[in-house]
Amino acid sequence: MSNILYSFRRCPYAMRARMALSLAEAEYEHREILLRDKPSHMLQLSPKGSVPVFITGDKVIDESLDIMRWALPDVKFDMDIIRMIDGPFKHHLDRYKYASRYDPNLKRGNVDLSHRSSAVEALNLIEEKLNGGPFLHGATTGPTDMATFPFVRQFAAVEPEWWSSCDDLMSTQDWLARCLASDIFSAVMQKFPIWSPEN
Ligand SMILES: N[C@@H](CCC(=O)N[C@@H](CS)C(=O)NCC(=O)O)C(=O)O
Repeated sequence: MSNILYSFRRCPYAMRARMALSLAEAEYEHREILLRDKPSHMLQLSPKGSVPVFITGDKVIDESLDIMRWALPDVKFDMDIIRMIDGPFKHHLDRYKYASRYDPNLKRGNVDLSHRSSAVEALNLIEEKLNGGPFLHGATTGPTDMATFPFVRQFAAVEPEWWSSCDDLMSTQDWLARCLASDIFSAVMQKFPIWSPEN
């Protein structure tokens, strides 16, 4: 059986998995899904119902970092940065971006600036690690960049004008722009039609 990836184009977890698979030049069948209409084959293999899901032989890998590790077994990720992104940063990103889901007193579309500040504090780790350098791994976009920038991309897109004038994160702004301009990111953002067993 050939490898299969269930994916959703705009999901940052799926983006990191797609970039690792692309870097590893892994071959697989891409199955684009809608989160509101998940294929039953995917749910049978991974009942928790999140993307990405990668199937290789009789193995089902349904955590994005595990897919990255499968694709890039010899790579040492900077887990301090990845844990910050997946933990506190994601927590504050969701509450900043989708404030009304967490506080019923807020209107849809409102942002929560206290969570924006906390997310900026978390991102200081990237600002420090970059230390003026172009990428977290050195001269080119590497696995730790790929595991993290899709989430910072979401954060930057909430209030782009504020983001580009945020003086506390100037190296991080430049880093994000470089990551977004990378060939590997363009390659994994290509559009696919929605997959179905018939199609
Ligand atoms: N810990 C998982 C998280 C994946 C995740 O939460 N993906 C979101 C999309 S970005 C999802 O599939 N959510 C389920 C849903 O919205 O129904 C991973 O790293 O793969």
